[in-house]
Parts: sequence; C-alpha cells; structure tokens
Amino acid sequence: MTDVADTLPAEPATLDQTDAVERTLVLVKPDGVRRGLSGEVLRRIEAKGYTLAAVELKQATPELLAAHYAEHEGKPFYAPLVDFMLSGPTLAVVAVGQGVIPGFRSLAGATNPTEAAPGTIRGDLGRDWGLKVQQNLVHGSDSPESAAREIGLWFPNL
Ligand code: DAT
Ligand code: MG
Repeated sequence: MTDVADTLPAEPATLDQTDAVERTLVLVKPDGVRRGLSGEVLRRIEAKGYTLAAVELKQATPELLAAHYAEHEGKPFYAPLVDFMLSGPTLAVVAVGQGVIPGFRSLAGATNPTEAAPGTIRGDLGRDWGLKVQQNLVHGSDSPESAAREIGLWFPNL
C-alpha cells in the first residue's frame, strides 16, 4: 500500500516560491480612507489573486512623505500633495505575487481620475475635485527599485 505522505507535494501550494519574489507598496491615501474605500481596494487586490503581506493604518509624517515623494520635490503639486497626504490616516499595504508591481498599477488606472478607465480603482471610484493636487485614492510602486525603497520606508520592520 502506498504511504499517503509519498503522494503529497514537497511544498504546499501556498508556499509557492515564485510568488514570494515580487512585492509592491500600495497606499490607500487619506481620501480613500475617509470615503470608506479601504476595504474595496483590499477586495480588488485579493480578487485579482494577490496576497496581502502587511496592512497597517498609519498617520504619515512630513519626514516619511519627503522621502516617499522625493522624486516630485519642486513640482507645482508637491506641497499640496504632502499636505493632502498629512490630512488623515493612510492604509499602507504590502501586496505580493508574480507581476504585482505592474499588476496593481493596472488595477489603479491612470493618475488623472478623469482619464482613468472604467474598471480601474481611480476610474470607478475617483474624480477630479478641482484641487491643486489630484486626490486619486491609491498609490502603487512603479518599479522593483521603488517598491523596495517604499516598503522600507513604510514598513521598516518587514
Ligand atoms: P502616480 O501616483 O500615478 O504614480 P505620480 O507619481 O506621477 O503618479 O504623482 C504622485 C501623485 O501626485 C499622483 O498620484 C497625484 C499627484 N499628481 C501627479 N501629477 C499631478 C498633476 N499634474 N497635477 C496634480 N496632481 C498631480
Ligand atoms: Mg508615482
């Protein structure tokens, strides 16, 4: 008789090695948290099949935002962007899965919510409010280098 242990895979499917390699930082920005859309964003990430590795509601600080948005310093929307990001708590999320960096950017949609396609988070749930900075509900890392840097900033213990 075959021992049942011999028929089991060496590793459970949930410990798939390829899924462990790509991680992205997602933020539900203060507008999304205020509007009660944190759960909807998490739902879309999970419905797509990505895994949540960390989820934490945080109040950003000027120091954290200066580091996070360093690439935008000097742009006309920089100060309004930092003020907006300080205006309430942000839900910081690390999502995991093959292709999750471009995959979440695709779920988020275009930066300008007016142009973001229906079906995307910004296209379905966001709009232009006529402010100096676009309040577009979510952030997603745009490259493996940005993801590593941003995860280190928002989750220094991860
Ligand atoms: P994304 O968040 O799509 O990566 P980004 O990194 O270029 O976009 O800009 C960061 C945020 O700044 C963006 O989510 C909304 C705001 N923003 C960008 N460009 C803007 C603009 N031209 N006018 C107003 N707000 C802008
Ligand atoms: Mg960006």
